[in-house]
Amino acid sequence: MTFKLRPLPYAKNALAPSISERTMEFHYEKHHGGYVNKLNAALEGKDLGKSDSLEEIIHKSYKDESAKGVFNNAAQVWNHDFFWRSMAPNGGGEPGGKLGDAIKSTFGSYDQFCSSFVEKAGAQFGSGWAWLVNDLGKLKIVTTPNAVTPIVEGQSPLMTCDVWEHAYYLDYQNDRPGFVKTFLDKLVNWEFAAERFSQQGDGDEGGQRRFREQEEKYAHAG
Ligand code: MN3
Repeated sequence: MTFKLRPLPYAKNALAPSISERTMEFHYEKHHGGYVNKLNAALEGKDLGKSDSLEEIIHKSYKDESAKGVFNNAAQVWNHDFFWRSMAPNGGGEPGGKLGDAIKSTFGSYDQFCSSFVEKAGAQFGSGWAWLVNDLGKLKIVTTPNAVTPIVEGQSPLMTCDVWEHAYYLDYQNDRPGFVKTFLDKLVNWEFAAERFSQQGDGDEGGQRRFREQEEKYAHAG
């Protein structure tokens, strides 16, 4: 199967000034688009290329030295699709509802969640990602290096912030914490995160099934 660059959920200038149109042009078209092209090239002639699910390719190529190029590019395609949907114009601020309650009970308060998220995102050495995940019913802030995605550890991401330099350097230069703070204040799409959180259920089978169905649908939409 050949993968395509999925359309952005908003216009390239929709997140400005928090993320400039120029950053979006480079980040979406050159970086994300580049991963899609390199993934297709890396899959050519490989059995893995017969799979039509991006997630299946990610799971099968993880920690396989002979499929490193496939994993890195497939996971980066997945991570970027997820990152764009983790943001919205006029996003940010404190979420309400079940997710807001879960964040407060897990991290003490929304402010504590934010400082911990900014701190962990800043402490990720080199390139990587900061995530809020649902790990079998428990909310966690995790970071992953390079292309690694929490789905390979069985965690369900709720939102992510790209902390590769290409995500913020044009707008924030070396101020990664400033970028991550703006991500939380102005960009993070809590509706998207809350919808995923509610679909994951509290471990009830119906919720888990609906969540898996939605993931499948997403995996096949690429
Ligand atoms: Mn990126």
